[in-house]
Order: sequence, then structure tokens, then C-alpha cells
Amino acid sequence: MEQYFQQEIECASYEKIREIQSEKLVKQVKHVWDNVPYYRKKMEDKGVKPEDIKSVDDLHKLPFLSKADLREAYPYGLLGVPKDQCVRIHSTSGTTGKRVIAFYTQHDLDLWEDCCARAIMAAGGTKDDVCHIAYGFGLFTGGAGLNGGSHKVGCLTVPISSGNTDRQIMFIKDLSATILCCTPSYAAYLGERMQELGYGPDDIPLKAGIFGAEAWSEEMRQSIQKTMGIKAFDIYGLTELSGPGVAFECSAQNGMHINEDHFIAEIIDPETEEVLPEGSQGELVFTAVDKEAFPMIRYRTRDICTLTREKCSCGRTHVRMGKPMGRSDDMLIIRGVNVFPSEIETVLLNNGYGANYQIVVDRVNNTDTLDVQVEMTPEMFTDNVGEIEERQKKLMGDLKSMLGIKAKVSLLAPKSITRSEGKAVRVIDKRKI
Ligand code: DLL
Repeated sequence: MEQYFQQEIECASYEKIREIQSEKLVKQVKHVWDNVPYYRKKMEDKGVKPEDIKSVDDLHKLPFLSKADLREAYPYGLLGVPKDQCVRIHSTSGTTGKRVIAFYTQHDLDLWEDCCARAIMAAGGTKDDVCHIAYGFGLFTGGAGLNGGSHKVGCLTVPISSGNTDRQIMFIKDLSATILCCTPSYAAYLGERMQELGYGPDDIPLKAGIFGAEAWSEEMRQSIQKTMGIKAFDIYGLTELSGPGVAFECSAQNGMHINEDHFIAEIIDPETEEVLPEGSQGELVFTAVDKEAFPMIRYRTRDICTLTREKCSCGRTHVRMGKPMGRSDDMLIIRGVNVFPSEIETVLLNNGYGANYQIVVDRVNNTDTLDVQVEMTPEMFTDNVGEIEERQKKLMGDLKSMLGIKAKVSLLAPKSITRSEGKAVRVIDKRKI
């Protein structure tokens, strides 16, 4: 039988949801006007006043917020409450000097955890489950969000964080974990290692997985489900809006329900910024109507997807988003970590290399690989193997500290990368997702 964490709201009628959204939106716009001078200025520039916003139908009148605004207002410029009312920060995994930092009041954390609890129950979780959380804990939102949600459901929670794969498997076996939360690529790797250790699906106690933070294909879902003998559910979210749980999959495994009582979703044309009708593919824009500390209004996610209001067999009425199909900017997500080509470029240039480089991303055995290929300058060029290895080691170390993940480095002879006459092709993404 379908389980809900907050059935009344998760299954509310469309009219009821609109009513709740309108009421909260009016309040939120006033809150932001009064407390966030940065956004108030944006409203003034657009000639919009709080009185102009009477319901969700007026949403389109409000200005957008983008990652560039977040960087400009870094770190405290978008705070909606005094700092002493904030109890936590989280931050995006991408580091460009100025990271995106999101703030939370206790109330914000509470509602975020509710969203994650909804996701866990939609995946079949109850208080009898043992929930193994292998998302990273720390500034990344994955671990903390699902941890809070798991507590709310009443699961026995295992906050193991990521890494140390054999230990993860030992805990899953010894504690008879039933729900696994991690990135889909890590789930695939865990599955592979379990196979190597001789465990078939029947030896693995897990029944469900809640996988997100990066794009993954339907094929990958099927493969993980088969290896571990589980049902694998998608979960979506972003730091700016709290973290995981903005949307989640239900038993139908056919699109993710957006928690519409907290987040109003729109799809826009990323070029014209025009709002598109239901079913159109475009950029996902969210308005967080409950967030106190970091109240995002019309935040452009850069994620490209579609929305549908078709009836869902699980009984939930909240709008569903399809899997994000790509991003309208250049950010790469490698092993769940956000990587900007510009960060790699910075490391290369800081080490005396030119801008002749290529970033080759692939997926080998279900794990993302990152190969940074860069030409040596004629001055550096040598056939002294020891010297080349030294250089490679130095670059790998610097890339690891900039990106937080390991990259392979290939040093090439000068002029070996094809020059481009138009825009340079920096990223070769061979992953088929
Ligand atoms: O990845 C939050 C999260 C943690 C979601 C754990 C799900 C599970 P950020 O690091 O800020 O936050 O990255 C947000 O990741 O804009 C998408 O491009 C991408 N993303 C997140 N979930 C999915 C998903 C977390 N299910 C960015 N499918 C977002 C595809 C996803 N892309």
C-alpha cells in the first residue's frame, strides 16, 4: 500500500495547492521586499511592488535570480533574516573561489527534512527500515538532508557518508540495511563491488535506493535494480533551494513529484525568459515560498526538463518533473561533484600551461572518469620521463584540491590539440546518459 509522510498535502487537489501557493507567495514577496535589499532593488528596477503580487498568476511579473546574483551577493547579501537566526549553512560542491552558500533557520531545516521524509516514504520507507546514507556529509546537502528525513520517518539511520566501499558493504550486510541513499554512480560501484565479493541480489538485504545529485539514465536504473535486487528511485534538488528533496520519485518511477507546497515550478525558455506551457522542454525555475533565511524567488536552475500534471498512480497530485536532460550552462557533474571547466583552466594557467587543453569525461564501469589533457609549452617540452611524471603529479594534486575529485592528467606535445576557428571545444563528454 502506498505510504505518505504528509498525505493531506501530498494528495491535495490542484485548486488547494494553488491556494496554498498564492497565499505563501504573497507573504514571501513581502518578506523579501522588507528584508533583502538586493532583491528589492531588482523588483524596483522592474517596476514591481509587493502589492502587484496577488496570486501565483502574478509570478511572471517578478524578476529572476541566477547563480550570478548569488555570487555577487556572496556571502550574506541575500539573507532574509538576521544572521543570529540562522543555524546552518551548506554549500555547493563546485568551487570557483566564490562558492554558493545557502543559509537555514531551524524552520527551514525542519521543512527541508519533511521533504526528504516524503521522498523516503515514497520509496516505501517506514520506521522499520534501516536507512544507509552514503551521500557525503559536510557542506554537501546530500548527507544532511536524507539524514534528517530518515530521522523524521523514524528509520534506524546509518550516517556512513561516502567512501570506503568495503566497509559500506559490511555495514549494509551486518545491519541488514533496507534503504540505500547515495549518488547513482556510487550505487553502481557498490553493486559492482558486491558482485565481486560474490553477493547476488538475494544476499543483499536492501529493498530500495534513493539516488540523485547527478543525471542518470533509465538503463543505469535497470542495471542497479538488477544487481542489488532493489527498486531505485530518483531524487532531485539543489543547494540554493535547500538540497535533496525538492522533487522525488514515487512507486510509479515515472517522473519526480515537486514539493509544490514549498516550491513553485515554472519552465522558461532560457534565451527569451518567457514562461512556457505545460509539457514544454525548457529551463526549470523555482520560487521557494517557505524559506526564511535564503528566500529564492524565480531562481534559474539551468536544468533543462519538462513538467507534467498527468494523474499519477501513487495518488500524489504534485506536478512531476522529468529527468533533467542537461544544463544550459557549462557545469559538469562528475561523480556527483560540480566541476566547472573554468576551474580546471585556472589550475592549468596557474601552473604555467597555455589554454590548449581538453577535458575528456567518460563513464567506465558506471563510474565517471575525468581526463585533463593539456599541451606542454615548448619550454616545458622534454623527453625526460621523470620530469614529466613530476609535472603530472603536481597538476593532479592541484586539480584535486580545486575540484575535490581526482583527475587523470595527460601531458601532450605542443600543438597536438586541434585548434578551433570558432568556439574552442573544451569538454568532450563521452558519457551516454
Ligand atoms: O546535488 C542536491 C542533492 C543531493 C540532490 C542528493 C539529490 C540527492 P547541488 O550540489 O547544489 O545539490 O547540485 C544541484 O545537481 O541543479 C542538477 O543539475 C543536479 N541534480 C541534482 N539532482 C539530480 C537528479 C545537490 N536527480 C544540481 N538528476 C542540480 C539529474 C540532478 N541532475
